[in-house]
Amino acid sequence: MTTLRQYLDSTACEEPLRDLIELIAYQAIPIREAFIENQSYAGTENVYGEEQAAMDTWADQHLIGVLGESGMVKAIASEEQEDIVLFPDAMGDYSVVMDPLDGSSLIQVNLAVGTIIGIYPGGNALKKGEELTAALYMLYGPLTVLTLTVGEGVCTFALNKEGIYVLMEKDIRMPEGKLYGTGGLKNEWPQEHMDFISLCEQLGGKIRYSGSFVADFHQILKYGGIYCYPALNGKPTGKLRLVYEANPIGFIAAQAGGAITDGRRNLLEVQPEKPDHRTPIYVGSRRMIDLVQSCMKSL
Ligand code: P6P
Repeated sequence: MTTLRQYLDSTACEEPLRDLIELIAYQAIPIREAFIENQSYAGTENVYGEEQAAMDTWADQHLIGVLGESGMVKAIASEEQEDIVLFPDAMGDYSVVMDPLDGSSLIQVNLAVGTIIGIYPGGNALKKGEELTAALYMLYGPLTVLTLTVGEGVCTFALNKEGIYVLMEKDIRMPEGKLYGTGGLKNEWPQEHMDFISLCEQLGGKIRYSGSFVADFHQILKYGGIYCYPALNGKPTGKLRLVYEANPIGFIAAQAGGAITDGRRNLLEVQPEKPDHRTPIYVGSRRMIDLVQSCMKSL
């Protein structure tokens, strides 16, 4: 049995980064415990005007508190915060980007949700996804599973009954599969996206879409296929965010042999313009990404 710490000690990760990853990963325990008391909507809105679930704010405040007290990070860019939270006196020299609780509205219907984290060296949180030094997500499903890359491939760990992360899978390679999931209302899909989804169906694709990016991506990581949140008619940048969602998940996908694009470019090469930079997202198996890019280029 390999624990998370034993795995981290086997990598080229420097000590402070190992400590930071462990600190964040184990916040899955208090976050999950808070679900039962925080299922309602908080009656507040985030910067996008989206109603915040109580767990959005709880997880956001919890993680900012823990990371701020740790002195390990200089900056935190959170989906639930309008501005980047700065800790200029921090000893540590990392920046964290995060979606504290992605898919939070699903907690009240008991579906899997997750926490998405990206870690950059230095005090600048607005960097390209390809500059990440680590990316991870905690998926709160039947198991609490940590998916992690420190740039040396992708591993998964499950919390055991003693509350310790133990290694489940190492060097994960995303298979070429045919699962597909897509967000947005069909009557808002641009023709190019409509054409791509028709192609997925013609190829015998099976639809898998739960409303939780982390859970839907985790299936793609395991079985292969593609997750889409496209540009929509009237909303050319779609819904999801480059900094907090696309980059950490895309970095993990790339480390497992997959890829992420907005339909035309490798999203990991895109410089974020602002913390709440939105982007269309297609993430999944290499061949599916090549397919969607060929559909978009044919315009
Ligand atoms: P829709 C959750 O709000 C989220 O950001 C992703 O986790 C999820 O894939 C998507 O939005 C769901 O959006 O429009 O299908 O409800």
